[in-house]
Amino acid sequence: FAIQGVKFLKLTTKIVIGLLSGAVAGLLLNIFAPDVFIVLDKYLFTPVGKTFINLITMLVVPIVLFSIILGTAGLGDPKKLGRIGLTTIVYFLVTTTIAIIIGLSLALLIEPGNQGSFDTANAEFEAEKAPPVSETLLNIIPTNPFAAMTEGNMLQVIAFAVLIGFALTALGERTTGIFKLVEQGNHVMMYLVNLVMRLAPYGTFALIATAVGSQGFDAVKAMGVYMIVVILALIIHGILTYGGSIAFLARKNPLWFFKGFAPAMGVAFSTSSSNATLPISMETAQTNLSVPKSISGFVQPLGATINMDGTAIMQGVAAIFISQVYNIDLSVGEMATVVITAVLASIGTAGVPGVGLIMLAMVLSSVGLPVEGIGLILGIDRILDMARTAVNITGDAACAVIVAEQEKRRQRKVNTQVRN
Ligand code: DAS
Repeated sequence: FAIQGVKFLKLTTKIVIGLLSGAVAGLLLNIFAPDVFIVLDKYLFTPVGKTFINLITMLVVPIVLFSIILGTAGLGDPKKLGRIGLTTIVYFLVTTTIAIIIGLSLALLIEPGNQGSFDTANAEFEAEKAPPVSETLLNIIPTNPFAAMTEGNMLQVIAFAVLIGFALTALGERTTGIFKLVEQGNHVMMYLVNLVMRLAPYGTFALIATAVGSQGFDAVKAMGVYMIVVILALIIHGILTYGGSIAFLARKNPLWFFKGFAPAMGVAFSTSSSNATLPISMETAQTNLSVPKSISGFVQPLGATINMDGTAIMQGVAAIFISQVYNIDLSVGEMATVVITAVLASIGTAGVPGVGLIMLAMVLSSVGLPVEGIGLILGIDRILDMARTAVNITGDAACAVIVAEQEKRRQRKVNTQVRN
């Protein structure tokens, strides 16, 4: 484990070095040599970044399919799956609700919308329509599972994989061949994840250099207070909610958790995509946080799709920010609507870059706030998307660790009872 630990430590250090040096390179080029930046971005940063994202995104559907089939079959009796599913869903809903309340409260306290002037006249935003939650929940069962896989419809892939897992458990001996095939398929996928992770430091360097280098710094200045409120809320949520639940529910040291999960957080930060980071977040949780494959393979893919606390925080802050800029007072009832809509909106959308803004349009229109106000925060959203995606996947990993510890404690209790 020590060697494994050292290897991961080196990788974490390399990823952090990639992030920091990418940010510095992007910043210096943006300020001192914008023309050089354009050339470097076109022929180096973007191709390297895109290749890295494509490589990890390529693994998502097969990894989710194999790991959930194995996870569900590995859990054995449906009662255990029911228990794990219930704990997972309750944890996701509670932490997302806490997240958005932290975002709303901080924005009400610091009032980012009342600091400085904002050009609302030219603010505009064309909201893509996100599917209503009822439709998403209704469509969870795929009519064609192969179409679901080609389209990358993660909720449908998850539903199909759970059913296959159940079938393998029910059929037992008669399907050991298929079980072995899926098990070996999962080994192949995890091997490829490890291979791709070696590129992570270079991929994160390129992605951050592009994001920071192409960021207009006047937009950052104008939206400075808004950004600080979102980032502050993300940090508070990470420390209080995740740190607290790891300490009190999993009875583990939160520092052990954040240090162990750091490689995945770095990749999520640079890719801004929970889905693309999924193979790495699962590998990191299984290797560094000793989460069993059966639990990691169930909780994290589900979380990457329906659990987005970081996004909920941005939505809470953005709703208050826009209400302040447009001088619209939100009643307590309307704020409660914001909370409920944001929690529900996160269920219906996948973890891909920029999906938070599509959900934000749903949240704003639910309380009659002007959707064009999103035009004000569009410019700096790429930077905030990185931070909130890192929080999104950390919540999923925290849940996986808590569920794993809960199952371990339960198993110990059963063993003791058997012995007595
Ligand atoms: N980028 C999204 C994700 O992958 C989050 C967001 O857009 O808010 O989780």
